[in-house]
Parts: sequence; structure tokens; C-alpha cells
Amino acid sequence: MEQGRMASMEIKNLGPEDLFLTEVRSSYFQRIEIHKFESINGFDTMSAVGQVLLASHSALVLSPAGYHFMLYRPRQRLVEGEEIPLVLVFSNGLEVRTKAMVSVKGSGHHHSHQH
Ligand SMILES: [Cu+2]
Repeated sequence: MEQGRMASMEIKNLGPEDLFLTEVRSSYFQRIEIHKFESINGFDTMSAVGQVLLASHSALVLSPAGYHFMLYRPRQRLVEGEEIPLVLVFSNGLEVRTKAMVSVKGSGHHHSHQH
């Protein structure tokens, strides 16, 4: 099992068309996955998903209990309160630059993966 950091945020789609978030990149991490948390028959699992629907005029709230980003293999030492640049890539080719805050609380997070 590989340990990762979790990033939560809210993404809004104010445009007229539905979009899919297909990729998340950051210069700070070697690999970022889009995860979905599910509780199946009492077992809490997280699995990597290829994309997430972001419907027109709606907001997607990323949280540890739903969709979230999992950040693996930091390229540098991370400091509490530091902002990590993230690039969100959408199905229509749109790339949105955003930032996520580093939290020490999230650094020791363990969970199981199912692929
Ligand atoms: Cu996860």
C-alpha cells in the first residue's frame, strides 16, 4: 500500500456544458490520482477513477468522504500551510490552474485501495 496525501476542494462549472475532469497535475508531485470513496457492505474503500463528471452550473465538492485527489511521491519537502499548485485538465481541453493548501493532518492518512 502506498501512502498519499489527500487534497479536498470545490470545483465549479459555471459554463453551459457538462465537463469531465480527466487529469490532475502538479509540479510538486510525481503522480496524482482522482479517487472515489465508497462504503460497500460496511467496508470503506477508495478506488482511482478515470474521470469525474462536472455538470453544467454545478459544483463538485471534493472531500475525503467522496471524490478527492490523492497526491503521491512529493518531489520536495512540503511545509505546513504551503500552497501546492495544481492543474485541472478537463475533457474539452480546458486547463485550470488552482492551489491546494498543505495540511499536516492529511499527511499521515492511511487507506486501502482497490483497483
Ligand atoms: Cu484516496
